[in-house]
Amino acid sequence: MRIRFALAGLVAALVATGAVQAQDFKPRIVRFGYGLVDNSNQGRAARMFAQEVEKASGGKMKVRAIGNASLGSDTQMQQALIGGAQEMMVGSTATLVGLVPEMAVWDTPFLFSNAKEADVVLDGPVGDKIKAKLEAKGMVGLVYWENGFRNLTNSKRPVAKLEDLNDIKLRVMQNNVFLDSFKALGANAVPLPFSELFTALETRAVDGQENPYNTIVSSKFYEVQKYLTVTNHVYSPWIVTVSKKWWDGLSAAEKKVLQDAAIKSRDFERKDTREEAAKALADLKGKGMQVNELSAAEANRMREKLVSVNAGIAKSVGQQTWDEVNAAVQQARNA
Ligand code: TK8
Repeated sequence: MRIRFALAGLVAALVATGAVQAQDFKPRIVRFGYGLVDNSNQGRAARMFAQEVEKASGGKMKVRAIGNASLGSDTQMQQALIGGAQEMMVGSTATLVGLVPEMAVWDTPFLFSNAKEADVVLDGPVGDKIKAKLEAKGMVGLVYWENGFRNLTNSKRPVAKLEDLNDIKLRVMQNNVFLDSFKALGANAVPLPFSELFTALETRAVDGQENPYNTIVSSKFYEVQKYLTVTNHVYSPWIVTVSKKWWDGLSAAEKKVLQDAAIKSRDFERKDTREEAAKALADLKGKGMQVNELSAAEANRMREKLVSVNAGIAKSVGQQTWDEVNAAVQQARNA
């Protein structure tokens, strides 16, 4: 009896000091897919995450960061996660709307007026609540990363007023909020996966697209797009997700390593993205892009058109989610 107690005490002490931790980790290969090129904010943060996981698991968990949509477009990777054929990915929340309609709330034009508001709301209770809805669909959401405020580019003409968009064939992300938003602005909006975008721009299958400065730089859109209009029309989050099938087979220690590393990668990624964005516009001008800002009057006209899609978003995400998100934004704004 006494010996047993003593042994139990010893085991407890070993667990507390982490000495038995190695047993909590199995050798694992984690395929972590993303859509952008290796030399992008997405790629840098994916590699940082990989290093953290490897270090914290004593080399047992090896994360393979695989970019360029080599494992598939956002929606293809989601399906692979759900089926258990791939362990992890990072991609746009916008491409998850077909699975979790509430995700569309992040696509609300002009929802956030700065990155700080986005951080507070996404990392707060309502951000968590929407992220948690992924579980019922076969994925576990870990953290939101920053894609960033989106701006408009095209190869036809400078867009200085609403009417300039009229005959522009514009690639949008694959969801109805983006489709409706740009239809409301008068553009000919076409949904297309990101992985097909460069070629579509190059062959002029589409005239334009919208993405944060960082992506316009890293994906070399400046090679095939002459005009950039500073619109900052919406803040786009990325979300890091895990296959639930795979996640459910992990030990508590393994889950914690992934969760902790995800938080570190989030903080790293946001800082890196913001630093890069701060100099990206100058970079793009240097590459020959013609950049224009909208006059206050034109910005307002666009804003009014875009805000007309809000009622539809509220309907598809549900009034309660809509209200909760907007209250959280107000609170962050007034803080
Ligand atoms: C990358 C995409 C991209 C997004 C888009 O896979 O599709 O335009 O902004 O970042 O998720």
